[in-house]
Amino acid sequence: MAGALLDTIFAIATPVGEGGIGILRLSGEKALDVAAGIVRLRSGQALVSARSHHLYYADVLEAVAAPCGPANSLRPIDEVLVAVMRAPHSYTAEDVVEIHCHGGRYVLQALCESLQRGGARLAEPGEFTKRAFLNGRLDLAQAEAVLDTIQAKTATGLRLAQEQLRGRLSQEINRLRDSLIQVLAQVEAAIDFTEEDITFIQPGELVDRLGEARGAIVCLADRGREGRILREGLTVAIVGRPNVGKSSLLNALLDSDRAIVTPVPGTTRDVLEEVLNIRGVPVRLLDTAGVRQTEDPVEQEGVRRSRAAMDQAELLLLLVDGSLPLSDEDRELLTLHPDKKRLLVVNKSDLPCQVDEAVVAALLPARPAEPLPVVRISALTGAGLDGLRDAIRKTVLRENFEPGDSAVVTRLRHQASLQQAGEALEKALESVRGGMSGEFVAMDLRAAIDALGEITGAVTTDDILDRIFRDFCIGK
Ligand SMILES: Nc1nc2c(ncn2[C@@H]2O[C@H](COP(=O)(O)OP(=O)(O)OP(=O)(O)O)[C@@H](O)[C@H]2O)c(=O)[nH]1
Ligand SMILES: [Mg+2]
Repeated sequence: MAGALLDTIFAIATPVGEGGIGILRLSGEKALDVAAGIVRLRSGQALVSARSHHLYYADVLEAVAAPCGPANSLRPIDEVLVAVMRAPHSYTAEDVVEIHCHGGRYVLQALCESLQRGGARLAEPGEFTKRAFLNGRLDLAQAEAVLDTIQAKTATGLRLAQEQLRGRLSQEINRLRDSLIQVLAQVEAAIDFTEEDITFIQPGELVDRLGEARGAIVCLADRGREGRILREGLTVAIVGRPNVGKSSLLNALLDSDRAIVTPVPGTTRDVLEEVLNIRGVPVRLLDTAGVRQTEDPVEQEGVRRSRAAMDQAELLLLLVDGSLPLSDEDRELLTLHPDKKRLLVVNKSDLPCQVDEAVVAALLPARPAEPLPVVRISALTGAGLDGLRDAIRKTVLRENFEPGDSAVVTRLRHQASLQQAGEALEKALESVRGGMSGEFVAMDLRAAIDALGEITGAVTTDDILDRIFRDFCIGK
């Protein structure tokens, strides 16, 4: 790792394609020297003496072999603005040079080739952020928040990413970890001085402190589902028998004519997928083929895909046509996936109603703790769609959920570490209550402390780092 950190790396930091500006970024000990090989400031000043965090007007030059004779001449590639950010006040905490050139493919490519010839190497995905972590500028949860910021799909997702980048989650994890380290110190001291007549921590107090930490950890982990949905999005499938208005509902929520709608049952044959923002929740909405018994092989394949979409989805919108009495196909559909989150959506409310909600509710598997919400809508007129949007949000977020209220876990990796920490503390508590020796308590406490440390990167392995940074783009 130390060897790799000595390399000077570069990458294009802007998206591929034509644009007003393209930015190339260099980081490492030799960033200034390598850049100075191709950058000439218009002021005549040497780049290596440029002031940190200032923009300079400059030319980028490339060496061209002279047609005759050994001397190389320099040819301009582009007019640029260049900024130097000296260590440690840069993104990576190393010397960084940014070259802002015109955003053309060839310009950027020519610049990359010149930097490579000058001794820098193309960065790996996420390598700038990885360096920021390895140099202590960001912890691991903050580094992940950089990626979340880039990938945020909604204002809420962005807000959560920014909270995490500013250290909200890390502070909470460090607070919990520090308090466990204190407890561990007392438990270990009690083991070391067992002969002497000193009591370091009473079992009662130990139980209180472990229980308190465990409670906070479980609470954070529980909220992880909400956080994860806000970051990753929620897959929602619209399902129902043919002609109930599934495609009409997709179109109404998107406010566009995305799917074909006709009065012919069996119109949709494939799963259509669209991404939209529903009350701050990023939603992947699937419109499916109507589910029914059929001899038509094309429609059979469509039905198979509908069932696969139902398996995949985290929330099912069970759609029925409210203008017709419930059919056997509707009834069968209502029994599917009782363990998933589901909403019963009664469509065509603009027509006289033939579906009695009480009858429908009686058909559903009894889950008194979580009765199936029923929403009446008309995909044709748009009536009830606001209520449906609220109901969708409510299935995944608490009523009063506000992203800035408390630290929120948004990644499965964090949730898994919290779970491990919670389980280790549970074992430690059992050992204390069972009057076991302090060694057992200390062992489980250490496991809990390590699990928490994996979230912020206080404890880490190359494997964890590789898994995290491979999701980044090359220039970040
Ligand atoms: N009156 C009324 N008609 C509707 C409503 N929603 C859909 N329809 C009509 O119902 C028919 C079927 O609509 P689709 O959206 O194609 O139904 P679907 O469930 O996607 O049907 P398949 O793709 O065949 O499974 C069309 O004629 C729609 O115009 C509604 O709210 N009110
Ligand atoms: Mg359809």
